[in-house]
Amino acid sequence: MKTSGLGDWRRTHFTSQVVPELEGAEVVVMGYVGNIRDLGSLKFFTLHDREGYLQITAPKGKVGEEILAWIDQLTPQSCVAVRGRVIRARQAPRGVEVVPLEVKLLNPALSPLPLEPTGKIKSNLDTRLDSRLLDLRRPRQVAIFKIKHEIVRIARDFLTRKGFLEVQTPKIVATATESGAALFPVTYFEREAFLSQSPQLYKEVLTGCFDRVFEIGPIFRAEEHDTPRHLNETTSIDLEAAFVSQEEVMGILEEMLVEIFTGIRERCGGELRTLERTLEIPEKPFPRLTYDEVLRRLEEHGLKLRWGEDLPTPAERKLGELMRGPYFITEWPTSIKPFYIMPREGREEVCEAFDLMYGELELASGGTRIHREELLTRRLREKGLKPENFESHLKNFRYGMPPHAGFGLGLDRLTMVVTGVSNIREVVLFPRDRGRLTP
Ligand code: AMO
Repeated sequence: MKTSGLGDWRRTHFTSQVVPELEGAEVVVMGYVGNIRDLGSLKFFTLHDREGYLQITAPKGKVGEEILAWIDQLTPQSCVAVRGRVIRARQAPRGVEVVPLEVKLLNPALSPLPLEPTGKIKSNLDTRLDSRLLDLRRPRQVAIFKIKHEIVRIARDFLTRKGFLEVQTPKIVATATESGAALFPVTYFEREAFLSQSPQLYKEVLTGCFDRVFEIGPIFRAEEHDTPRHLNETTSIDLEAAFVSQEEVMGILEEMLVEIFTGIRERCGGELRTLERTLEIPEKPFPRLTYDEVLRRLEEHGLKLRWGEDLPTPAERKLGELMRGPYFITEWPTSIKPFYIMPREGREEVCEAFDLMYGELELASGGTRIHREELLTRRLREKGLKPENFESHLKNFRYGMPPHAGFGLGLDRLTMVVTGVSNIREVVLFPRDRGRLTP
């Protein structure tokens, strides 16, 4: 079938903007072909775009033969443009349809497709991710990414209002920050470098000049996990503030989450309905459990952990049964938190770190940081790291670094919670996991 270019055609409306009130108007819509049906006296197809869908109806005798023949040859998901007249039609899905005056095939789609495009036949996640473009044309997926867009927008507005400057720090770095085992090496000319696990060290240093900073960017973890909540590349919302300790940043985190949940409920009603998600807005202050309390509660439920152990998956699962919604875990053992976290004065085995959990899922972690060089150097050694490798970082602490605190919040995990999706791969456009490097 003949394809054409756009020529002088310009879209006048997204499908969702074509409403019964426009009856009689001429519109130009562009998008992808959905269901095609032939009722003998009538041929019609649905046209989808990012905002929704519209029925294009071609009654025999009312539209030209060439248009009827054109519809006969259409394949699902082909890219088309339709110039037509709006008709109020009670029997049409949205009470409105467009009768074509002129049509263009902009680009035909292959038939059969690797994915049943309407989603009526369920495809497994791997098949969907392999043909992600087709998958992302579906209303459910569009809803997830519109919500994610709003989460980022609300977070950015909120942090800007709170006086944070948005920054961009290097993603090719020389050292680990979170744990030596989980680094991706890259060849950096004649040296070895790594993909950044976290903007941790840079955001800390920037508090010494910009006072309050945040970054929304990728973090890379070479962990071999294959779970519904881990990826090897994920996005985090990181922030860091000078002259505060963990209590203040926990307050900011709580306020930001409430603002995100409230904002999504207000702005994304349609998307939440598409996802059949009722969003409960958490109340401040979120419950706070100390690490010791967590261990006690777990033991009461038959799960005994050794003090100083990180929470294994079964423990997180059990906690998720006991605690719905968001809650903090505080007063962690120093030994399981990174070197930059401030040990408690007078009780060094415990530190000023917190995790924000949502049920069984860890959403964020943060804490008060060490701002004195001697202590930082000692903690590096205690962690088995070489202070020499951190010289370019450590020297900043000789120039009057302020006391500071911050956190890193997993954007993809937060999107899972807001959308109610249980696999992180669904909320990332092109996920990277152990087995997936394309598309
Ligand atoms: P942490 O390593 O806990 O802390 O990471 C912060 C948050 O990022 C998310 N996250 C992940 N999400 C998906 N897949 C992964 N592999 C993954 N790894 C981390 C989680 C986690 O809570 N520098 C500290 C933060 C700080 O102290 O400011 C850090 O990176 O939601």
